[in-house]
Amino acid sequence: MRVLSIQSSVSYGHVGNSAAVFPLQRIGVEVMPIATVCFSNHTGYGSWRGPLMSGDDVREIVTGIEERGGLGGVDAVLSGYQGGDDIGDAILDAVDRVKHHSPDAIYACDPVLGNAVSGCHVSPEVQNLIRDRVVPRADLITPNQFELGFLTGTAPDTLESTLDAVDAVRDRGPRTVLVTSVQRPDRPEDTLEMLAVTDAGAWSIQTPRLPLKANGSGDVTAALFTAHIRRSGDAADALARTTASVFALLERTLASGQRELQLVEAQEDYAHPDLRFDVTQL
Ligand code: PXL
Repeated sequence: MRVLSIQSSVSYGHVGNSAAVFPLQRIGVEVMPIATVCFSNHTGYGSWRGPLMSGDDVREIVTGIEERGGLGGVDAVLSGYQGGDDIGDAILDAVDRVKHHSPDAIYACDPVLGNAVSGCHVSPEVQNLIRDRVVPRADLITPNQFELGFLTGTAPDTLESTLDAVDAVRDRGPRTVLVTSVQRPDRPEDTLEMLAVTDAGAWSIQTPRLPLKANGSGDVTAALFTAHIRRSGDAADALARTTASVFALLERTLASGQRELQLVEAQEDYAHPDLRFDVTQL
């Protein structure tokens, strides 16, 4: 399996490609990473150094890969947080070129906009670009519940309204949707829920909520879910494996007392996840 992953690169710690690449490699995926930013560290620290790549920088790298024959045999293009507002078009160009050489490739987009606690943290231009031009071209999206609301102009806060919003966004293009951080009144407060919806059905999984917020955990989630579902076509299995791996990664991170994901220490949890959480078909 081969994935082109267009995301942030950081040297210190783990977000973007610096979170997604190693877990993918550890489950046997050949990854071609392209950086959208090249930062010292993630922006959660409040200060960082290093350049934003331009859309043309990204296109140049894609062209170079194409010249090596590397856009053939690609199973998925994965994108995450977009720094500058010209990255979206470069990502869409990359998707076109990959699908030209690899017609079975899927485009998996994590439409990173923000979250329910801190609101949107990308510019209005990027928000509109993602909603109006990027998401309709995606085959798979992994919004959190807040992002799903923005994409559909709704404010989902129950299971029913969340599934309605998923239907609305699926009508606009992406047939597979993973919703993370699902909040609803009829579920214990100290749990977290994710929903997966495909043409074959809808599934839910719940885990205890761990007392930490680790930047990059969403990037690992999107990467592993994309790889597992692309490999097996089985959304329930992909949901179970992804959840088990990410939960174990967060447990190790919590136990370490460190701020950054203990991404390398958790390597066995990607390759051999302990499937301790049950998936429920809805
Ligand atoms: O996890 C998303 C992400 C991507 N890229 C950069 C970030 C973050 C989150 O903090 O700072 C640069």
